[in-house]
Amino acid sequence: MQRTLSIVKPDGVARGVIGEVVKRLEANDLKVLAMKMIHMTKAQAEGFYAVHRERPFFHSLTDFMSSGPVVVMVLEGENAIPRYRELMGATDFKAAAEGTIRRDFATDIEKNIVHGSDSAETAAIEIGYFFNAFEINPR
Ligand code: IDP
Ligand code: MG
Repeated sequence: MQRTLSIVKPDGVARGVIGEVVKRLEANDLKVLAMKMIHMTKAQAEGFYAVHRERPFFHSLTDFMSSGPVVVMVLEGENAIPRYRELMGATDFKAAAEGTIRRDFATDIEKNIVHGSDSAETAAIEIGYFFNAFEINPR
């Protein structure tokens, strides 16, 4: 069993696909253990994406991620990390496989609807960035 962090990004919230994303997670045996809507400050978005601080898109990405509310979730399931990334699709929606969340809803390489952790190590760090132990509900 693995846990992973999911975010419905500001574009996903604005476009009204929170429910569609959650529906796909639940249909694929990814259980939601925690969920909340937050609006990150620029500094909080910079902290979350600190690994990307040297990348050319860092400023734009953190502006985008702090531009509106997001829905953050902790998911759990067998191989949850790679399976959720498969449901999301490639970072660039143009390269994402048919039927993936990004292929179906993203409009831009940056505005790509969802985030998902990329390893067990980053999942633990990312979950701890948004949730404390009392907010995560084993089931
Ligand atoms: P991932 O979200 O698929 O793991 P990362 O490489 O970790 O992709 O990048 C984090 C986020 O930064 C992406 O989801 C996307 O929003 C944004 N991003 C990645 N590459 C680019 C780019 O080349 N231009 C603009 N934004 C990008
Ligand atoms: Mg990533």
